[in-house]
Order: sequence, then C-alpha cells, then structure tokens
Amino acid sequence: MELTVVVPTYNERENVAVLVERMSKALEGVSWEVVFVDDDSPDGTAEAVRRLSLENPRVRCIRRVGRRGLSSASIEGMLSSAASYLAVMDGDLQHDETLLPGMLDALRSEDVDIVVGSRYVEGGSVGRWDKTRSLISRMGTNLGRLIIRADLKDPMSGFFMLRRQLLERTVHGLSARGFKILLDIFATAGGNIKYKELPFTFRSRHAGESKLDTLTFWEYLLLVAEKTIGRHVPITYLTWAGGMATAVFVHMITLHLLLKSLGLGFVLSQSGGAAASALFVYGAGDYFIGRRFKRGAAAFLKGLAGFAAAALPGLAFGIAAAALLVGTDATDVSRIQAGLCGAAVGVLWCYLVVSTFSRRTG
Ligand SMILES: Nc1nc2c(ncn2[C@@H]2O[C@H](COP(=O)(O)OP(=O)(O)OP(=O)(O)O)[C@@H](O)[C@H]2O)c(=O)[nH]1
Ligand SMILES: [Mg+2]
Repeated sequence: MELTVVVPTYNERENVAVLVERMSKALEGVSWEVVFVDDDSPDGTAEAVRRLSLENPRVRCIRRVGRRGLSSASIEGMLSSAASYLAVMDGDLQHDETLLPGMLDALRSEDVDIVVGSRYVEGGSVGRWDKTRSLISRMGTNLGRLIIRADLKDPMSGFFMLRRQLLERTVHGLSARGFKILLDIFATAGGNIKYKELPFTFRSRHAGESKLDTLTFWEYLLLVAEKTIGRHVPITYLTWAGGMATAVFVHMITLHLLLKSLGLGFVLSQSGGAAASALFVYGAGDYFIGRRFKRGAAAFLKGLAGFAAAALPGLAFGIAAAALLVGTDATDVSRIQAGLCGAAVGVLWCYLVVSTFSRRTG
C-alpha cells in the first residue's frame, strides 16, 4: 500500500459513495486505500462506509464512539495506516480529488515532506464563498501564519498529503484540538518542514450540512493559544481557571444585585448567587462539551436536572459555610469575604460535577 487517504466524517452519508467513485478514477494505477474516520454520525455514515467496504477492499472505516473532532480523527486515521504517504481530505467533495496524483508525484520525486492543497496560491480559489466567510477565513489564515514559522499561504487547508516520517516526527507534540490539523503539524514541527503548495478550487459542499459553528472559532483560538502560551502553561489549566474565576464573578455580581437592589437577606442572596454560578457552569459545559453531540432541548433539560441533583450538596455546603462566616453583625466587608468563600466552594463542586459527568470529546 503506497497511499492512505484519510477522510474524517460526521454526517456525510450521502457523500461517501460518490467520493470513493471519484477517488477510484483519480487514483487509477496507484496502490491506495481510503480510511473514513467517523465519529458515530447519527445519519449512519459508518454503516454506509461499511457497505462500501464489503464490495471494495480499498475502503476502511474507523468508528469512534463518544468522541468528536476533525483533527483527532485525522490523526487516528493516519496512525492506522502502514502506507508511506498519507493524505487527509474532507468527505463532502469540496476538495478536488484530481489533485491527489499530483501530490503523490511531488512526494515521490521531490525533496518535500508535505504537499498542501492551497486555495491561496496562483490558480487556487475559495470558490463561491460570501464576503463574511472569506473575511473570517482570511483573518484565521493570517493569525495561523503567525505561529507556523513558514511562508505557507494556506495553513488552514484541510487537504494535504505527507510522508509518514513527518507524522512520526510530530505526532507526540500535536495538540489534536479542533479543526486545523495542518496548522497543528506545522506549528509542532517548528519551521523544520519542507513543503510545497499546489492550487485547487474549493468546491461547494455536495450534500449534508456544514459543521462550522461558533465552537469551531473558540477551538481555533485554543489551538493558537496552545501553540504559543501553551508551551509554558497548559491551556486546559488556563481555560478551567478562567472559567472558574468567571463563575465566581457571576456569583458575586448576583449576590450584590440581590442584596443591594432587591434588599434580600444574605443567605437568600448567597443562594441566588450560587444558583446563577451553577447555571453558568452547566451552560458553559453544555456549550463546550455537550453541544458537539448536538443535544436537543430535552437532553439539555434532563442533563440540567441531573447536574442540579449532583451539584446540590456542594452548593448547600457553600451557602452554609458563607452563612456561618458572615456572622450576625454582617458588614459589607464580611459579606464579601463570606460570599467569596461560599462561591469558591460551590463553583469548585460544580466544576467537579461537570468534568466527571461529561463525555470525552477529543
Ligand atoms: N470525524 C469527524 N469528522 C468531522 C467532524 N467535524 C467535521 N468533520 C468532517 O470534516 C470535514 C470538514 O468539515 P466541514 O463541516 O465540511 O467544514 P468546512 O469544509 O470547513 O465547511 P463547509 O464549507 O461549510 O463545508 C467533513 O468531511 C466533515 O464531515 C468531527 O467532529 N469528527
Ligand atoms: Mg466542508
């Protein structure tokens, strides 16, 4: 086997057969296989791939359960292969499969580690994108170029082919976060990489829906942070610490409003603060973790009920501790001190609940 093409998929059932057919045409005469890495798509993509592989031994499927993430899927697909050359491309037919033989020829005959399908070199294009999407992509590209130490024109491309050695060299340092695996590879290699860009035109999606959303944006920022600040402090630590500090802030603002604007007593206001910060923690957990599994409103509410039950002991303990600390002659200073201590206990407990109850994602 000379070439493995890895195709990460999530809800691409209608696209996989067409993609295999087009790849078969493009790669005639090459010893190749395609590995679909599907994150348990609800539309049954993995089943569609399995049906294809019964007739066509070039087709394989890795199905991951309870996981989401294009980058980690691409890495696992590449690691499952024994081929000398590894390609990654989208499963929605936006990437031009006729570029694959040219990429392979470049790797076979030139001294390059990786060939990138590029929308931003002469002859390439993003196709039919509206102004907003082009602008966001441009901004992301410029930000990405800051962290890769190479004059790569399209570091955001999801279409590339590399030598297995480049994967072996970088795999232990990869962040595997989010969507941008190429950027991850370049940033991890730290400029020590020989590359070539070949132009292609990004087509419109064939069938199915885009998976880009606001979460993709946050994951991209986290990847950039991991490749810069992350060399010194783990980004997971920073995001959790930042999240907890924000939750304590939400608690204190609510406490202040209930005490001063509504004139409620301390214990009642502290309880209101605890409820607000707990909701904030659950909401953030749902956005950053649960959302990837496209939960509906019913699942959100069921999850909230479970969370409330599990969080209640910690919240009650925090409220009781604050009530004891504030004393009988509650001054503004003692209310702030007691409120903060109670908030810290409640928020820590809520984080513990969210992190132990949530599913793996990457
Ligand atoms: N395994 C896996 N694949 C994913 C995941 N998210 C997206 N994909 C696949 O990654 C590829 C790119 O995702 P798209 O949603 O098409 O992203 P895009 O091409 O930048 O955006 P559009 O132009 O809107 O299609 C597609 O083949 C998706 O099915 C994921 O969480 N896991
Ligand atoms: Mg796409």
